[in-house]
Amino acid sequence: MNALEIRKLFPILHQEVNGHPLVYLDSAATSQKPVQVIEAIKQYYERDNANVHRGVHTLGSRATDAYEGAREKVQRFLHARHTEEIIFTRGTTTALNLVASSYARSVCREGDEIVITPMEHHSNLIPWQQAAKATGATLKYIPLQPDGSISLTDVENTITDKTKIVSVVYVSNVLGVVNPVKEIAATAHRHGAKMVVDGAQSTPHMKVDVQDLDCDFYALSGHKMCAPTGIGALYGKKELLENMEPIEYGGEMIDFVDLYESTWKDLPWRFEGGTPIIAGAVGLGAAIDFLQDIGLENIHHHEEKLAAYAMDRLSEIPDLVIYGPKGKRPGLITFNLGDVHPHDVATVLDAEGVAVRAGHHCCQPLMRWLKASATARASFYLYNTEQDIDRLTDALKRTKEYFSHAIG
Ligand code: 7TS
Repeated sequence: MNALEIRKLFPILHQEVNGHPLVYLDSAATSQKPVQVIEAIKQYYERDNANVHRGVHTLGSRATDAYEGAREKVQRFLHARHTEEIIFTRGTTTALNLVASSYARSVCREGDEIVITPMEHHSNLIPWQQAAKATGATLKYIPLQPDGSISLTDVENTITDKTKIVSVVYVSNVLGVVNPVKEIAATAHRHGAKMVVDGAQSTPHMKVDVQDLDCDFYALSGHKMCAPTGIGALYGKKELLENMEPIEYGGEMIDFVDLYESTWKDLPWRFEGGTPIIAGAVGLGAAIDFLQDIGLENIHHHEEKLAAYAMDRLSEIPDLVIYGPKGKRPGLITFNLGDVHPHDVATVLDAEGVAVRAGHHCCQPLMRWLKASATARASFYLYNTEQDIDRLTDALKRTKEYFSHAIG
């Protein structure tokens, strides 16, 4: 995989920011888009745009084919058994809320348990808090090891016969931990519970096979994997989705409507009320083609190498604290530079054209566990190179000098 060649396909990366060539290290927040995706959306609007599943006119059937074709791409990409197991959503947040609002509220009762971890993004935490409150279920946490990973012994000890749902992030957006979701799913199933996987940070960077993981639900966001914002997907096992109540009612999702009663369409459309995100789905389909052409294994390997190189280079900076396990990690590194506030770090880096994220990363309970009010994070993708890491390291060294009074 040649990142320098791939980079050429991302127009946004070829600009100066604050007088320096841009180094974009915030792909965990959102990835940049290649010309193939931008072109697919442009072509859709210039040639095919119409509403789907309605008209008999030619543009209507082209738009429907494009939208349903994108669903098939997502199905194959995740290796789901059936296309109707793929529901288009706005992203991971909407997908997880759908499961928590529909499935959890129908199966959980007082005394039942919902199990998550303290490293969850707010999107995989608050929906379960709310579902627990609404149903009387108890929210339980698999504790974290001192390095932020999860031990299978703790998984065994936390999940019980009272557990109805286990929901865990596959790759943490802060710690860079890859959780053993396949093993957790097996434990959940032994106790009759269902397994939900937050795939926001795994889907863009590694090969995912929902049948192999044997998860019951899997959520993803298109914008983190080269697709536009506003499109994502929920995978759900057919037998579960078939028995779930929609959470949005209106056009597109109904079969028969009478004054006092209505019936719903088949899967997956009953969960896609209203005009769907058609151009977004087209963009997601193009992004999947793009990523598959390069190969998810190649992307994963490239990012692991970059992360290892970054760990090496950043170790040259004595006051830099890196969070999460020390071993191999996917392409993200969360850190703090002495006592300098991460917002200040990010501001100085930005002045040098280096874009990183600073804040709580939508993981406030995890920040408390790390005993940090906030952190900075550099995250990599297929278009990043070792030169980008060098620019980050050099800029951090200068940041350290600039704030040397604060580091002491
Ligand atoms: N889950 C994880 C693990 C995430 O990293 C994110 C977004 C979400 C869920 C929510 O995804 P959305 O597309 O529905 O918003 N994470 C981040 C981040 O780390 N920085 O900005 C967004």
